[in-house]
Amino acid sequence: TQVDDKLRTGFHFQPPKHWINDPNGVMQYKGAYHLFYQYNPKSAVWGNIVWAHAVSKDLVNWEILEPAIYPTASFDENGCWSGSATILPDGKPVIMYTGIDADGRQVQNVAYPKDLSDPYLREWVKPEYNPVIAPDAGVNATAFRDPTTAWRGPDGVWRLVIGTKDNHRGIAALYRSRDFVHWAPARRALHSGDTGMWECPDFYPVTDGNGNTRHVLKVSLDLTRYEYYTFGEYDHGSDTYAPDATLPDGDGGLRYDYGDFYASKTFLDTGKNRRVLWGWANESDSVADDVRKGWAGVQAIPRKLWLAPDGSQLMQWPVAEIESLRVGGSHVNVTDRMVHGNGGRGVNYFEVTGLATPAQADVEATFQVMDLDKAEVFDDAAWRGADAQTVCAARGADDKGGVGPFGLWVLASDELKERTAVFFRVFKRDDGKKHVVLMCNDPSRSSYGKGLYKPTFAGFVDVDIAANGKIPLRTLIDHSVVESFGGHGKTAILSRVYPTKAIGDKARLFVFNNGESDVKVTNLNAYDMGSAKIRTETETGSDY
Ligand code: DQQ
Repeated sequence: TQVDDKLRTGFHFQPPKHWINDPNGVMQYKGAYHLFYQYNPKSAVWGNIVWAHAVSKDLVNWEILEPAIYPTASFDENGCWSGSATILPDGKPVIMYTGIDADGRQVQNVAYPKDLSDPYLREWVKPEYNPVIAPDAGVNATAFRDPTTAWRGPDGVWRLVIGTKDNHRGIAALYRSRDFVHWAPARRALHSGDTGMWECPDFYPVTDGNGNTRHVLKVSLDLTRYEYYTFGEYDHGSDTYAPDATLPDGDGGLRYDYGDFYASKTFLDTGKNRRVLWGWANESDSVADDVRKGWAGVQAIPRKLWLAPDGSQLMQWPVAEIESLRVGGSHVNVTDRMVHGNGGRGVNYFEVTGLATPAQADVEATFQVMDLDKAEVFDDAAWRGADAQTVCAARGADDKGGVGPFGLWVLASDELKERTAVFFRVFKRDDGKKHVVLMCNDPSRSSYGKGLYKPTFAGFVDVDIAANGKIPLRTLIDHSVVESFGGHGKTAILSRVYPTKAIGDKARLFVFNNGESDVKVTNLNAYDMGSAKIRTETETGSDY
């Protein structure tokens, strides 16, 4: 296959060619991180799915090994779909994944490392007793997949969750086992919701500010291709999960990422005592373009994930290791620079100059709104209960406002006709006693290319803007990925864009303000990013 590398990423995980989707079986074992992922070894479209395998010591540089799990038996001959790894009490890992069997049914199989002394854990063995969980009568055999990492209760019994559905009802089905071989359904599902098939569930504990354990349940909605999470109380004795009543439970709820981010999965990084989140970002150009490029799909930067100290939501931040790619010496700083309000006229902006590679950069900025009184009234009549995306679609980056839109134009071309806007816009409610902060990624002008899917993505940011007017933003720019974090990790948005001119060293970076209020960039640091080493074993010898 010919590979078009113009828009390939420099530090987001991608194999050299072909299609990838969900991260699978992510884990840390004896000092190495393992990332498996859904992969088509033959082409840049979904199909022929195997578990590809890569290892890393730092979550940044990867050595790609031969696929670990691929169809070999009647229990997976039509595909090896998503699943998870569990570290057993004796320290050995086990993988459970969904096999598409000879009859097209979705069944769950286990696989164990063939040789634990191989630090790469290259080869995996599937016991003959597979499948360990088959769809019983009453279970939809074509919607029964993606087992989670298992956990063991105080009673010594293993539990895990499988995504399924009953008509329109998405279900997190709970299964139990004493030996990881014999599994039986629990009497009740862990949870369910009226939102269609639940793919790739994830269920794990987090600790709140008072040291109490809460549990997070995340599901990926097949119908909308968005993910939602809740957290609440899990009772080991009765195996019940009750999300906090204050959280919307369903497809209007909290999300890890308000953009292109799907089929995500976390793992506990015991060495660093953190939980790390992986998610897949699909292409948003056409299938024909994917085939022409010879590649499709990337993994988002792995993110550290934790519960906000006030217990209201999860927080995320790119793992610190990614900062090792910041190229020393070429860091650009802007301090206390005002971008004046437009006074109803044109948009004001300035260029952030001095980066060698603005198409491959890490930008951290803090914006300060100088006049919050200029905030427009949040249109309750039109937007009450609306999600941020609806509001942002109505008020994009080119729609002049009171406070904002202001933020970054990234991957901008010389004549500024190609540019992707990452911005904030602030509204007021209740006579200005409350504010609503919107964060958006607007790619509508991102490319001269035709036939691209260019959705505006948006989320609300729960920052106390009235305190000092400040909103922090971090944006990772990586050729065809724009991955942004607002409010120090409160709101994340990943977009895929396909500029035709703003590529390589032709890309530029700007700060803009299209609102009436002045906005001060109190501080902006931009870093050129080096490229991660992502190599196949044959390229590197065997030294990752
Ligand atoms: N992708 C896998 C499935 C999963 C879906 C197949 C989610 O196991 O439900 O490649 O993207």
